[in-house]
Amino acid sequence: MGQLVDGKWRTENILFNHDDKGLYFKRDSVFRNHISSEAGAEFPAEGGRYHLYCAVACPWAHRTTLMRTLKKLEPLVTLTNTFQEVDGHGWSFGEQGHIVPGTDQRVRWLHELYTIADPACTTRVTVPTLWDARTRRVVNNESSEIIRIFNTAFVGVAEPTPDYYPEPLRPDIDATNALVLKGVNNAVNGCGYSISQEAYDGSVKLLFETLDGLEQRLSRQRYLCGDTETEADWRLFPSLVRFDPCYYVGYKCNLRRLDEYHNLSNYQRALYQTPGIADVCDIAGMKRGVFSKAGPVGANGIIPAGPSIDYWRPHDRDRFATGI
Ligand SMILES: N[C@@H](CCC(=O)N[C@@H](CS)C(=O)NCC(=O)O)C(=O)O
Repeated sequence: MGQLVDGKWRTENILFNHDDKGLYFKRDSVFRNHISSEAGAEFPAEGGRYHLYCAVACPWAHRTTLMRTLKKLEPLVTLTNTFQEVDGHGWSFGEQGHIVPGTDQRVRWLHELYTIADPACTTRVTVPTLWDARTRRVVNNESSEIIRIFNTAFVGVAEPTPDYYPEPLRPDIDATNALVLKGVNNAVNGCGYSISQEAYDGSVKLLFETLDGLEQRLSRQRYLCGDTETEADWRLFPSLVRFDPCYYVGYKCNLRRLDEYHNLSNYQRALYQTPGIADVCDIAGMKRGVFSKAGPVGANGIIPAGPSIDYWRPHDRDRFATGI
């Protein structure tokens, strides 16, 4: 994938993603504005104004489509899924293009929105990206912040929903997020994208140690932060749901399948079976995105057949008390 440098699309690797040991890392996002319901806000909470760009294969983008569903924001925040093309310019809308909300401009690539927003920007062009049709700017392209925006900004505008970042649990949620980010969300990419054996070995060790710890935790309580479902659960879920179909084979995360973890796999199914969630979990689409020729690990474009997973199999998580 290329990137934008001073507003121009460049295909050579300038804003690199590997450290000096060959370990893959995620760069900091550039657009970090917030939507707010407060009077006079720069980006006020309004239905029909904001548009979310995602890709089915991307676990970071998945966080935001999950939260959009959980917070009943589908009628308020519209969504477009992009995809990759061989030798393309990053995330694509396809040959037919896409009319940029708030303009009459038809574009082919997501990076064209970034330069409408900021003609001289230097950045990687990532999903998720949250666009404001009114100001024609990118509000935010950091998934952890977009899910917080979705959690709070539209309260009073959207239908009532639970708070996934409740005040009393914040220290626990923050600590859990940090653990899961390093030991699972980033560690799977460390396994799949690192370019040295040493970096892969370190990532795979960290990943399975972290999964072992989470398995223990989930043997004692229903959710990661006790008996209340929080954003911490929904930040782990995109990595779990991709684990056996994508990461086990494609990213060499193959010490164990997720299905071999009793509590983690039951927990994953319980989350999957939440109303509306299966509709935003396109497993075949995730596999296509990861293993296609333009995907991150799909050099020959062949999509593995298995494994066959029944995400609707009963789960045993009701044995724990629940707060919501
Ligand atoms: N900071 C971003 C990272 C998202 C991210 O890395 N997305 C990947 C797809 S899974 C991407 O768009 N990569 C394109 C690139 O780095 O050029 C977030 O968490 O929102």
